[in-house]
Amino acid sequence: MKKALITGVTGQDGSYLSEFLLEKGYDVHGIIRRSSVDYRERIAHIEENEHFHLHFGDLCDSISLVKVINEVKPDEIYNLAAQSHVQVSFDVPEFTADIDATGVLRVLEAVRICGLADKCRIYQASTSELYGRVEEVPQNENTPFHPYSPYAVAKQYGFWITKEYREAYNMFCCSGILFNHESERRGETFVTRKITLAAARIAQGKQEKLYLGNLDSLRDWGYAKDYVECMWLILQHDKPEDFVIATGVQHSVREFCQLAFHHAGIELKFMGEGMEEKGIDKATGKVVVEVSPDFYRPTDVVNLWGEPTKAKKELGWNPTKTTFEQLVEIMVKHDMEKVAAERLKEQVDLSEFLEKGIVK
Ligand code: NAP
Ligand code: F7E
Repeated sequence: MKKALITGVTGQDGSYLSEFLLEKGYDVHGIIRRSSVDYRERIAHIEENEHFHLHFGDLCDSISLVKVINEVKPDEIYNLAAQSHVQVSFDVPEFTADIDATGVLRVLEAVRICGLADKCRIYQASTSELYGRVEEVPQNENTPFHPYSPYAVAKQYGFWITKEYREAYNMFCCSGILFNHESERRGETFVTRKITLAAARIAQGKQEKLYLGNLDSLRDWGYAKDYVECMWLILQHDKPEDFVIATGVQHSVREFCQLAFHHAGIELKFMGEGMEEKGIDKATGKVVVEVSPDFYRPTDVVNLWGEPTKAKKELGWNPTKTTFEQLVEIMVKHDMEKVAAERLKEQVDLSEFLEKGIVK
């Protein structure tokens, strides 16, 4: 039985990758951080699986990494742990560099210290943010990098140190340069999930308005569940190489918003420009989307569009298994049900208080 170690196992990708590897018959080990609140929601359903194991550790802490890697002796490591929010990286640039840059070095060195350099294959979660202030559209493996946020600069170190260890020590370590991938498990402050949750809440009377930043920003959005397969395929390839993983299709934040509201039963029309632009519910005339300067970034990446030809040819991966339209529908359907369940629970809770005479 092959053993995989996943850092960032509690995240969106870590949870899907764990499910994928368990289905493939792996013994899956994940590194988790101690927290005062429950943050294991995404992996709660697999925690009872006898082939799923959790270990405390932190990408800031070399000793913990050496300890876990030495104990598990994994065949494959998927380094997904990161401070992954681009806007937050402007607020905590040093922490972001510690995890997203030096953290990668710590994992690679821990593998060497444990004497596993010849045996253990390592996947590094690189990102389309490396293309940043893009020098070419669409972007492929040969497009020059131009990182444009503290997050991207840190991830660029992670990319290059992974390549360096491959060349210096002949290690099987590779980067997947993944474009944005989303899902019903996406963190609630990334733009897609923020939109699908707001559309569901507005449609069900639980929220008045959605405030967004740059509506013109363009992204190549895929489905996270499809993308974790590629991480695995990269490590099964006969030679260690880096791959762009994307759908090859691009949409704006505005288009995402319009489609999400449509699936929530609200047809939007956008009027005005820049900070004055508004999304109006055609049926009621109410403004439900507004632009706020709070969600603008000091430097923003506005034109990401990936070209996944190499992954298609060499890994046999299908980039459009789930289309953009299906992705938006999946996310909205999930959030409509989530909000409906919350409303139902509120009603049940309220009726209990009414019955007990606590509220009248
Ligand atoms: P995510 O949902 O934000 O998950 C990040 C994970 O990293 C969480 O499990 C988090 O643990 C863990 N983590 C953060 N700091 C850590 C530390 N100091 N030590 C150990 N673990 C730590 O991110 P994601 O969307 O799944 O993305 C996975 C990886 O792919 C990240 O490296 C991200 O930068 C990269 N990436 C993502 C995308 C995308 O579109 N999703 C695209 C390209 C690349 P807690 O639960 O304890 O916070
Ligand atoms: O922003 C614009 C924002 O935060 C997308 C991470 O997984 O993918 C992700 O990074 C775009 C940006 O993702 C809001 O300015 C407008 O242009 O959803 P996001 P991201 O920055 O692309 C890459 C590939 C990663 O590697 C990262 O880990 O949408 N935008 N209005 C907004 N963004 C947010 N968050 N919130 C808004 O209100």
